Order: sequence, then structure tokens, then C-alpha cells
Amino acid sequence: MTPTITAFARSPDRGRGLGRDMRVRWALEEVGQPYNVRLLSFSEMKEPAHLALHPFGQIPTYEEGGLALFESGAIVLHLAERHPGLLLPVDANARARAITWMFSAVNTVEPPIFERSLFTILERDKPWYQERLPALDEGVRNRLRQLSTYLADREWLDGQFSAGDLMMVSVLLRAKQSSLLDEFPNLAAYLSRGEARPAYQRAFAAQLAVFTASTAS
Ligand code: GTB
Repeated sequence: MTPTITAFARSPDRGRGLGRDMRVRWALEEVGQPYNVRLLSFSEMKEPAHLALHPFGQIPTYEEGGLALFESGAIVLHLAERHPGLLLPVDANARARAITWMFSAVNTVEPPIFERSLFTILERDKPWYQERLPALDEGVRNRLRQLSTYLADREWLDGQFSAGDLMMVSVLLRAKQSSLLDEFPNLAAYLSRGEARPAYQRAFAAQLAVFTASTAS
């Protein structure tokens, strides 16, 4: 059965691939799973039909037969488990470490990056903007420094490319908007390696096509 995911009908990032559907699309492409997309407006996300799938009224969701999932990390993990050896190593310990990196991406690295990004979008014209920004920059810089130190000259976080890298690269994409990532050349190169993957490219093109079509209507 072909799964269906949900995504923004008109992404506020104007097709830059920052929506959390992007990581799900990328995982689907990595495992070679065709998928359908149901596009939603902000108001449709808050209607009962979508709230039945996603209690918080957000995208992405994932439906496959009788299974309905929300939370991008859980969806990527589900896809990785359905396709053994592609996004999660077969070795049990290596697999547990890859899942650890998935959690660390969304729980430890993403929060300061997302908070800073939303602040720059929503509070740019506030009187406290210039005073508060350095503290948010420092929060991001701190996590990037720690990640950069760990990554050192590794190609991926733990051996082969895994769902842990897919989630970490997805999280770092939002930091690319600022110059903070450029302070850590090994992280910038890691991000570029992720973006260069053919599966990423296909996923990016698919979400961009949705935005481009939305501007024509
Ligand atoms: N933890 C959840 C997950 O990982 O799936 C978070 C899902 C989430 O935040 N979804 C956002 C959403 O549906 C879209 S991706 N928001 C609508 C709402 O909450 O009403 C995050 C996002 C936010 C803003 C932009 N932007 O402004 O460009 C892009 C992406």
C-alpha cells in the first residue's frame, strides 16, 4: 500500500525545505518507497479530520493502511525499521547508537536552532531584538561547537549514513540560514554531504514543486 503523508499546501519557507515533511520525504526516497502527499492549509490542519491524525494539528503525518503516525522522528524511525539495513544498521548496538543520534538531533540540537530561527522571523521588529539575539546565537553556537568536536573528520556520525544523519542534517538545515554554521567548517561540509545525496535532492525538488505550483494559482 502506498503511504500518504501531509505537508504544507503553501510552505511559509517558500520552498526552502525547512518544513518537517522534508525529512520524511527524504527518508521515503532513501528507502525507495513511493508516496502520496495530501496538502493542507493552516486552517485545514486544525479541522477535526486532521486532528484525528495529529493531536497538535501539525504536519507531517503518515498513513499506511490502518496505521497513522505523527512526529517526523517517529515516522522516519518507522520507515527505517520497515527497510532493514538502509537507514538503520543491522548490528543491534550500531542500530541503538543511530537511534540515539535521531533523538539527539530533535531533542538536543534542534531546540536552540529552531528557537533562534523563529525569533528572527517573529520578533525582528521588537525593541528587545538586538539585546536578546546574542544569547540565542550563543545557545546555537554552543551545540554546534559540541557537535563539531564530536564529528571531527568523520564522514557521518557513526559509520555508514543512517537515520541519525538524516535527522541531524535536517536539523542543521535551519542553522544554514544564519552565518553560525560557517563557524564550523566540518559541520558545513557534513550538511553539504547530506544535501548532495540523490534521495535528498529528489525530496527537495518534490517539496519545491509544491510551493512553486501554489504560487501559480
Ligand atoms: N515535533 C513535530 C515533528 O517533528 O513532526 C513538529 C511538527 C511541526 O512543527 N510542524 C509545523 C506545523 O505544522 C511545520 S514544520 N506548524 C503549523 C502549526 O503548528 O500550526 C515547522 C516549520 C515552522 C515554520 C516554518 N517557516 O516559518 O518557514 C517552516 C517550518
